[in-house]
Amino acid sequence: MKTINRVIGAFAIVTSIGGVSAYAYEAGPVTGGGTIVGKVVFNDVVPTRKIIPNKDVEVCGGPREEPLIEVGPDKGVQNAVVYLVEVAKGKAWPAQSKTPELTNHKCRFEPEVQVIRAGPLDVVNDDPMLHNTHGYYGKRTAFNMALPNQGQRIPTELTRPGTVRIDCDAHGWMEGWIYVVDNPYYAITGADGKFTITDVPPGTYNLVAIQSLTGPLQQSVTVAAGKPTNLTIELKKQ
Ligand SMILES: [Cu+2]
Repeated sequence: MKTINRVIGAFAIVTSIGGVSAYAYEAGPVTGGGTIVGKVVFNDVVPTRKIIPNKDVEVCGGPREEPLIEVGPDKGVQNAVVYLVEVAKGKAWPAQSKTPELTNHKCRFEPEVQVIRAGPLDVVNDDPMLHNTHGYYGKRTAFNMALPNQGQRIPTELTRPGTVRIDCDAHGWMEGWIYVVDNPYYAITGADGKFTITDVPPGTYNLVAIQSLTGPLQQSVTVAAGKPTNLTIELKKQ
């Protein structure tokens, strides 16, 4: 992705970090906000990967084949993340009752895909053996921690907006994704592929839809005051 480096108004200073711009987002009242309503689809054949656990199989399970993208019968993509980039100001962040968590559970990351606000994250081990949870922005390590004990919880921070891939150095097949955002205009698609982003100040934005197989797809979207804007976003294999 291209490097963006400019100044917007008096408030938002942009720096390019891992392909996503970090704005100093300013929250406040939104007048005449519109809504982006959409569906993310994938029309191609769904590729799979073979998983053959080579240890801890009593917890991790046996060999299996898993889809690389979760596509429903009507082609809707579940767990795609949709967000607006370079938003200088708008609605308040949603209330957060506790720190976001990434849990190792039966050798899977739960949630497998999540969006968090830049800031703290707790990494948890629910399993009775070692996981080594390793997060990356691209090739650069974001955090790397051994969790040998069941019930262990280690706090960390993801302070930079961007895509963080999560691996486990003890179980090579484990994979998860955390999308760190710098504004509250984001959504994760449901099982039907649909999403809604509310209270968007009228204007034209860049909207990114991203999923681990397809990578990001960016498009322009114009939101009118008080109205829904309908989108269908088709993701394709890279
Ligand atoms: Cu593991």
